Amino acid sequence: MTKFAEQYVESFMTKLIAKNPGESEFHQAVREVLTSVAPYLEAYPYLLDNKIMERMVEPERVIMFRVPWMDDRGEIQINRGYRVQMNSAIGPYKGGIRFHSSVNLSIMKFLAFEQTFKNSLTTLPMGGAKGGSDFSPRGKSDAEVMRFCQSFMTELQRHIGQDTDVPAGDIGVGGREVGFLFGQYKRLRDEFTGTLTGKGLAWGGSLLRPQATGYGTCYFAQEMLATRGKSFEGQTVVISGAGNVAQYAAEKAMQLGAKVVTLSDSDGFVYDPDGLNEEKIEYVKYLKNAIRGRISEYAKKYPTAQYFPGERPWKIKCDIAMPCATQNELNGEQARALVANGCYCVAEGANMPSTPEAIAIFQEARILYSPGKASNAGGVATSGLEMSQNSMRQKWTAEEVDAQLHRIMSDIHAACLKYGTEEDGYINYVKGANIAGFIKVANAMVDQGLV
Ligand code: NDP
Ligand code: 2IT
Repeated sequence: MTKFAEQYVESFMTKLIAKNPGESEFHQAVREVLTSVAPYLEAYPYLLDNKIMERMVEPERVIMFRVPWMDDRGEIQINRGYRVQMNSAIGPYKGGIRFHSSVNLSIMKFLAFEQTFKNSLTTLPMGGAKGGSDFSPRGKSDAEVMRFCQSFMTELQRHIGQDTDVPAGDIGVGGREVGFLFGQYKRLRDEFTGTLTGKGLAWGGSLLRPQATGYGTCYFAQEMLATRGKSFEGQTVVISGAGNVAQYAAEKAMQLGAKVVTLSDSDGFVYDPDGLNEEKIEYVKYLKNAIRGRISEYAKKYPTAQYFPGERPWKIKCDIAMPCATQNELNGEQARALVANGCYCVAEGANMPSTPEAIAIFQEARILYSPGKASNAGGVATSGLEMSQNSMRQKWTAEEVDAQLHRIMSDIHAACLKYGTEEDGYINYVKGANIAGFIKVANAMVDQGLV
């Protein structure tokens, strides 16, 4: 980096931190993008004059609201709801909703910021947003989840709409929650529109949306592997998480010939040296989606597998690692262990799962590493395809959706190559994704004037 770019990043970050104290995840996400785009800004000073970066880190709107509900014992509960509408330069706000006890404003802002660049990379017209609540569905009855979702939507509905802001799922929000949210939206607004994505297949959902994030991450990884003449065939894959993204990343990796040996949840991980197969992955889907159990139960059902309570799977020897659980779940020490054990490809299914130190270790070791905003973009891209189908009042076949998902992941990979290839030929996917995602949004903002 030039002296100018270095100073620009540092003085920008000093002001950002002073203005947004305590928001460590948001600071982390902004610093990463800023470091990639600072040299580009230096080369195109009209973007500096237009204060594009200063505008991008200020959400267009932040909505925070009370979500009161009653639990099954008749006790009143109060949670906090959020919707961060970050950027609408290239389309209506779009992004998931997260229900998890850790949710706070910093996490919402980092996710909405990342979403802006990710959505730009998908090639579809979608702005960036994120929402959620510190409500945890864990251990709650279906009736409690429904009452919470109805209360949450009673406030959120006035801020969203099919041409305004289109939420979807994320951690803790899957088909069940989207159903309750959509039902309440429809009732209050008296309209059946595509205002949420990830809907059920019988009521406006797109084929392959549930699979799209995990499958898309594998399609992206296939492109990365191909740059080194490799494929999933015969490779050992370590995956974290056991939710929506992890399940379908594991399924696709297996279909492509890999051996998937781990899955995890917030209590620990399972290591199955024999690898998952179709029956085992169906059991995981049943365990996590239907009976909402813990991944430890996998080791009870399949005794060849071992359960490691309180640990993450990164110490297991592998060729390919796919973090698919949550932010900052893979630190520097764990990155070192992966590299030392011969891992040569890390494809992120989660949002910002690797710490900055971990990313630096991957890049210094010159292994293939893709940030979530590039490799997990297949989820929101397929949400975009769901929006198109809803607007057209049509339903595409699984083959049509899969072909579009494939094309989009391959276009994102090409964009990363274009903007991220270093002088020595190493592909810096972080730089590539950040610059490619940034350019489109930045120029749209310039075109639309000071708004
Ligand atoms: P799910 O709720 O379906 O699954 C989340 C998984 O991650 C669970 O196994 C959960 O374990 C684990 N997990 C959650 N929080 C933590 C934590 N703090 N520490 C350790 N493990 C944790 O969510 P998704 O699969 O949808 O999302 C996973 C990641 O992928 C997130 O980063 C999300 O933002 C990202 N993502 C999701 C997309 C989607 O379409 N759903 C699209 C793009 C990105 P437990 O059961 O114990 O909570
Ligand atoms: O992080 C993400 O991209 C998602 N949770 C999916 C968002 C969406 O609108 O489908």
